[in-house]
Amino acid sequence: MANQQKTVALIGVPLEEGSGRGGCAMGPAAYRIAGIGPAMRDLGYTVEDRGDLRPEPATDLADMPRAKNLPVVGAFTRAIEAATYEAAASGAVPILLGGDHSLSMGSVSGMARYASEVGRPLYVLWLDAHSDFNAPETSPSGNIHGMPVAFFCGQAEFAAILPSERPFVDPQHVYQVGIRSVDEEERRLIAENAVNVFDMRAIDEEGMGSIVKRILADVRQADALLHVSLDVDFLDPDVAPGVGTTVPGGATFREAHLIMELLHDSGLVSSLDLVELNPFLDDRGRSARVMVELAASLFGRRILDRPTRGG
Ligand code: B3U
Ligand code: MN
Ligand code: MN
Repeated sequence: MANQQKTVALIGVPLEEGSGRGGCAMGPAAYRIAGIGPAMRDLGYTVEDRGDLRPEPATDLADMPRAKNLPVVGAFTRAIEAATYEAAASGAVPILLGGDHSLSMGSVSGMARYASEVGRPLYVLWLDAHSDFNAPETSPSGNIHGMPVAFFCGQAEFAAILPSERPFVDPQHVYQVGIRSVDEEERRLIAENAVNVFDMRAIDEEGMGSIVKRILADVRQADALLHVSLDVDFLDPDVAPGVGTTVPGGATFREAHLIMELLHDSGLVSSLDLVELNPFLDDRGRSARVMVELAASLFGRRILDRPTRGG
């Protein structure tokens, strides 16, 4: 990638109402303090920091008991969808600085709109301990951060957050890696919808490198745009403790780093979410720094030059 010609747009999303607890709203500030902007500039990108989105709660969205804080999350979704679409349409690579994972309802929907305008499919790489495929009726918690994948695939159309004619993502174009916590009903839904799920067992048995190379080959074959959504809890809690829903047995730093390097080499990534960082639960900024480090690798920071490019 010729970094010099590329612009990254940083979009801060101080949203925590989808997670059922406080803290993720401090995420954008933590990423900036951990140096996300300078890291991208050092790699040769032009960095446009578009600040933090701060929408008023949407008055047309009524409270729903099984989708907590819907008026706030819905208002954010609209603002995020527009900001992500505009950044992509301006030729930049949007990086969403979250914020809890409900923000992906907006970022992925914005990228889906952009992809359909340029006539290409959108594929999604979902790096997470959780499948986030609940609907309000199936969610055990009512927290919307457990629902974004179902939402952007058109399977959880709760309330009129975005126009009903918006482009959806085909669930078969969603690749989930790192999964190790799925609810009972959710398990049925991801199977029915044929989401591609690589759980930790698959990673242990097949290896991260071969799984990611296969996914990237599918994306290339489809001439698709690729949106990457990185949840802090994809990582093992020993690596990144600053997240509300730690699940043991997660990806190691090396596994995560390898994915990022393979993604960079592929040249296929069009947009990125960094989500679920809770600085209030972090250990002296460790998780924020790890996330910035991984983002830098995805955008081309490398240890040694490689004679041949993988993918
Ligand atoms: N699946 C559970 C838990 C959960 C999902 N995403 C996170 N937690 N971060 C739920 O509430 O939907
Ligand atoms: Mn998640
Ligand atoms: Mn998660």
